[in-house]
Amino acid sequence: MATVQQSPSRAQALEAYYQELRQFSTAPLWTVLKSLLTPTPQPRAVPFIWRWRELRPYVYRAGELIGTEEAERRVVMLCNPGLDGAAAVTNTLYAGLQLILPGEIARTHRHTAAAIRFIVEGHGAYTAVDGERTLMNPGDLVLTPNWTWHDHGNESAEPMVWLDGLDLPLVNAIDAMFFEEYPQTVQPVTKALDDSRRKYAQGTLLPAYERHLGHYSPLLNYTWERTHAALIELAAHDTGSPYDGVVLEYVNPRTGGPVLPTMACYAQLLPPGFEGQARRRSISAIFHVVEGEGYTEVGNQRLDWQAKDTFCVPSWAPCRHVNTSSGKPAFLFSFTDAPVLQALGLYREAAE
Ligand code: GTQ
Repeated sequence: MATVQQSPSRAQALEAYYQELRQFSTAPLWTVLKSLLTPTPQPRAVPFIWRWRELRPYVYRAGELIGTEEAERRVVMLCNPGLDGAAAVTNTLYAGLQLILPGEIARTHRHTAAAIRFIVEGHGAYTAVDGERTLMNPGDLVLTPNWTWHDHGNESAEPMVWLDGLDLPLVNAIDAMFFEEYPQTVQPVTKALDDSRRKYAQGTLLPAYERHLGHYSPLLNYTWERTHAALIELAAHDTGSPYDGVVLEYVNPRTGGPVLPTMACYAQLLPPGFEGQARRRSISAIFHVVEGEGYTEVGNQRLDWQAKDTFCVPSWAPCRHVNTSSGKPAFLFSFTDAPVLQALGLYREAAE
């Protein structure tokens, strides 16, 4: 092994020089260059699964310990073990399980972090966004785009839990967070219930008299009823992708692009016995199991999943999905930061 032997005087001179640089808030690049310019992404976030059967009692116990009035949002956050307790699943994405009990209100606010909600259990609580309400049911995807006023309320007889997904770590990393409380607890309802569903859920037929100029989808609720039907119908005649099975992207019906500028959402059906091929992508992804049983290999981890579990796939980790049931399809929901990577010219993928 050939090591470069430095004369003590040169080593001492360098060390003294590094010390001196520090006093001017400077440092030498050459000592850290290889750790900055890594050949591939080196996320600190690790592949991880949060199991519903373990977490459910804790989510409901929060309901006995704290009210929405005090908490504002009663959420058990999912914290990646690789990120030192940060409110983050990856460097860009946040997720949490939010509980709202019958009769409760999560008061109106808005923030520059954008959010998605994927309903886990309960029926008929509402989310209101900029004057429109929608009633939520399991599997529905509800959008609260950046800087839109939103509140949640549960006028049903049962508790509701949903998975929150936000671009919060990204927005904080780029120092773009703003937050505001609405002057009233509940914002006024100015539109008919599910107004945007009648206008925008048709996809190929859109209201010609209304120009939605936002940089996000005008559709508030992508119902599971429609998503599930679309997957079943497509899977009857198509095997989809060798990596993902039959996978659909939730899109902005005006543009065909992602639902939000920072987050893309997908629903996928893994046919019975599906064994996917492995692939890496330069994006962070969070998956939520809607129905079925199987596992996902992420790097050298095998994440065994069942309904209502949530797991993450950090950037550039090889990822492979398997449906272990030979008789039933499995359904996965996921959201990623792909639009960010794509907009910046940083998106890559590679088959393993
Ligand atoms: O429901 O508005 O999990 O503002 C974190 C921040 C949920 C919400 C979260 C939020 C919300």
